[in-house]
Amino acid sequence: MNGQHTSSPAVDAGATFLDVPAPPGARNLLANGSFENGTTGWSVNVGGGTLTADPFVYSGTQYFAAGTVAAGFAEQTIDLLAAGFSTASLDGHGLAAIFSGRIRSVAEALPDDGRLVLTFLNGSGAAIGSPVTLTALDTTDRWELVGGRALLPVGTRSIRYRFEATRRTGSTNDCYLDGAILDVRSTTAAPDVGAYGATVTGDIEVLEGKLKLLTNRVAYSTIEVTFQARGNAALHDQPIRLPFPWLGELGLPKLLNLGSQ
Ligand SMILES: [Ca+2]
Ligand SMILES: [Ca+2]
Repeated sequence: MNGQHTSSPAVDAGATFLDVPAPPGARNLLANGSFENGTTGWSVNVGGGTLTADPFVYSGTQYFAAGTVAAGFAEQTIDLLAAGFSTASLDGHGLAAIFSGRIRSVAEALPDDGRLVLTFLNGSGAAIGSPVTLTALDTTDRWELVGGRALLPVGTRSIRYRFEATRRTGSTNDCYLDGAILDVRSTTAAPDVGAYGATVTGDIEVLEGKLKLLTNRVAYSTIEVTFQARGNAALHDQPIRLPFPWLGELGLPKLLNLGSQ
């Protein structure tokens, strides 16, 4: 709604690339997307590898780090025919690539810069059209979920998923990638998991929302008090014992009238 897919809890309005929780039926065509096996399955820049420094790690115990190069990368090319898709379905306008990654930079004067680049390749391995590039915000206090969905152009036979990191400060390239995901699904895939991805800021926003709701409820609360008439108590059924015998001589009617005299 109004472009805020990721903040909407509505049915079918969820972001298809949301990774936590992953949409029902989601798969990852990438091998070793969390870099738990080092850079196995990936092509990386010279010197590219994994780091384990905690609390920086996003999932598991390792994430990709480009090393000391000015321009680092990690990429995989997925053969969609080998992955089980038919040429008819690939050319049928009914499939979309859903891709994401968790990207984080070290706090520096100018944080090093990251992006995801998705390229559709034809049967000869040549790019079809322009790649889809998603630029990270270079957050330094959390792993940003960078991702999107792109229609498969006719003729697509494979997809290249690529992470790029550009060094802007210091000697090391400190923009990292973890939790890389690529899936190819029907364009009609519309998960219901829109809100509350597993981010600290998301959790805080939910709590703040609940707090505001409760505050508003208190502000608009009213107390309703109802008075009901009750019948006179039947005194004549109960023997009345007055504390002093002489009071009895005055008589109850006289005593009850004392206050008005
Ligand atoms: Ca990992
Ligand atoms: Ca740096």
